[in-house]
Amino acid sequence: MSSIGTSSQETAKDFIADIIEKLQAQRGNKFIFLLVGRTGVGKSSTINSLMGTEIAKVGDYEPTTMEIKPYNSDIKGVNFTVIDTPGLCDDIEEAGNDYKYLELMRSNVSQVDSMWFVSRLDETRVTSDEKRGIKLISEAFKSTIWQNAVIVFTFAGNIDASKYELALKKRTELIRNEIAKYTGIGIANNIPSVAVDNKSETTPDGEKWLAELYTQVYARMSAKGAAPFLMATVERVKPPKKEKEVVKEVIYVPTPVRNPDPEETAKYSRPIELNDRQAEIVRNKTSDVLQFTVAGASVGAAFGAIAGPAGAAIGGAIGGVIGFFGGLFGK
Ligand SMILES: Nc1nc2c(ncn2[C@@H]2O[C@H](COP(=O)(O)OP(=O)(O)OP(=O)(O)O)[C@@H](O)[C@H]2O)c(=O)[nH]1
Ligand SMILES: [Mg+2]
Repeated sequence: MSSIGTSSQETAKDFIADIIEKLQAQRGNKFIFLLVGRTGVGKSSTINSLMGTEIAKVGDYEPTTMEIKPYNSDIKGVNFTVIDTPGLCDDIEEAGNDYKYLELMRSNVSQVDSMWFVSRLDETRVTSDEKRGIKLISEAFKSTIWQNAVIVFTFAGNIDASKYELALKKRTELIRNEIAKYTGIGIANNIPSVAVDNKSETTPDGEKWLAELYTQVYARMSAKGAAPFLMATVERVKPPKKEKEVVKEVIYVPTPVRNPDPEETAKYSRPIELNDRQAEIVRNKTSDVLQFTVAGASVGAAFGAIAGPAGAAIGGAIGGVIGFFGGLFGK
């Protein structure tokens, strides 16, 4: 690292001090996920996969009433809530009572930082229940809620590799068109879709889907939720490894989480390995959220070199973020 001039090192130190301050200011903020989709499509499994621990029980829950079900959790001392919406997309007796559900949603859900519309990739059409769910969400919140949305297609492994790309494209189009009825095509066509399979590490195209899910969810997350989300998850996120570079591992002191079942948690705690494209998206979002720019290659290199050790020294959720920046912004 001898080629780094003192001035860029000083600049990098200033950057880090500034970022630490911004992270500290956001430390107490929480983020909220709103999960929408029919029963059994894999909402719980997917949020558990993303957060790396058992947040919501996976099972054969049969909704008999429409309700709003928040799960409060914390990871690394960062609080977050996952709001499940049983019945919202299900054909149940009470379904006629949309008004009541709207009221329930409006009075109980004050903030949504990331919304997921979850549907199975191996289904061919948008069901009437799903259409109703999309309508209700759009009416309960301003249509801007869709700007923080991601369409998640589960059960991707049930699709033949040869039909996968087309299935993903068609299903995305169908759901976007349904959403466009309430948002206009501009907002709807910007909603990304991600295919996942909670029973496999890869989708039929051979890609590891967890990093893509992470990238899209983070990129779409509200400005308020993004920093705490990063702090809670960064421990598992790995920037692409540069050739001939040894990426320093940062040691973390784990913070206890809400009594998740250890066996279940082990299943979910996988690393999130970003490729170059995903790392670029994560870099841009992070610079946006924390409002900084790493100008110039030498500052970038200095920032990268200093961030790793600085993060390790700080520890905890904030140190985790700073350490992660070493690999993300370095070089
Ligand atoms: N093959 C496969 N099975 C899945 C996938 N996602 C979930 N499952 C299974 O489908 C069942 C339902 O999954 P959940 O995650 O509980 O689905 P949910 O949408 O949260 O369901 P409710 O909370 O009951 O509405 C479980 O048996 C899961 O193991 C997937 O991507 N592929
Ligand atoms: Mg569930």
